[in-house]
Amino acid sequence: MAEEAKKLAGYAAVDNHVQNNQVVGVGSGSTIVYAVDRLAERVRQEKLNIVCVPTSFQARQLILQHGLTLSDLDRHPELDVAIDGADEVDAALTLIKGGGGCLTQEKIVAGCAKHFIVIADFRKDSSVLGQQWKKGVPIEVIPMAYVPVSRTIAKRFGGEAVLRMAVSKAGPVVTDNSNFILDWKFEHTHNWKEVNIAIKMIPGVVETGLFVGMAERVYFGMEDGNVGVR
Ligand code: ABF
Repeated sequence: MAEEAKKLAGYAAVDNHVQNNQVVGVGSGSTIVYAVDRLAERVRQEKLNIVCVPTSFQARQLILQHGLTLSDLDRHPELDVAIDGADEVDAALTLIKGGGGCLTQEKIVAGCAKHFIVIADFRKDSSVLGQQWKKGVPIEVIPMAYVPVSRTIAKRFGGEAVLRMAVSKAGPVVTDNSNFILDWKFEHTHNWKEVNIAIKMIPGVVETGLFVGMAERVYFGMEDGNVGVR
């Protein structure tokens, strides 16, 4: 059910927002796989000239595996559109992202795009952040700063910011940028715009997984086979 919903969202975003001669940002996660499938199909069938900029090692591999043209922000610093998944989306299109640990590159690429389009299945749809996604807001930190950053966040904003460990528990998750991730389990809703800025100002914070005012449109694949648009 969820896989079909992801596919619906991914296909809708590519069909409605990608045109010939565009530079497209490619997000990370499992939903984006369907969008890249559709993108590759359209490139083949319609002979489109599309250049792709990845948000992660995973996205880079996806682009290459599908025979799409790989680029980067050095060569293409302005993107026509970026398409990416999310962990949760609220009523104001504020997003939590970074469950996969690629939030910094995802935010950079989204910030370089004229249009940032989000794709998700129905489970990500939330009126208030924290209702659906229980793992907290991911925050990428410089390794030496993870303890002071964690303490500062808890003191100033409440809750707990926990170092994300590898599945093996042998050590922390290390991002594509060689940093650590804190997952901030907040206790109540906040003014996300203000909190995002305040957390970013803490020395040692690289980026937060709060995407405020960035998403232009979200496609939700629904359980009933329809696509919801916000
Ligand atoms: C990326 O992949 C992340 O920001 C987010 O954590 C995750 C969503 O993954 P999925 O599409 O598998 O739910 O977009």
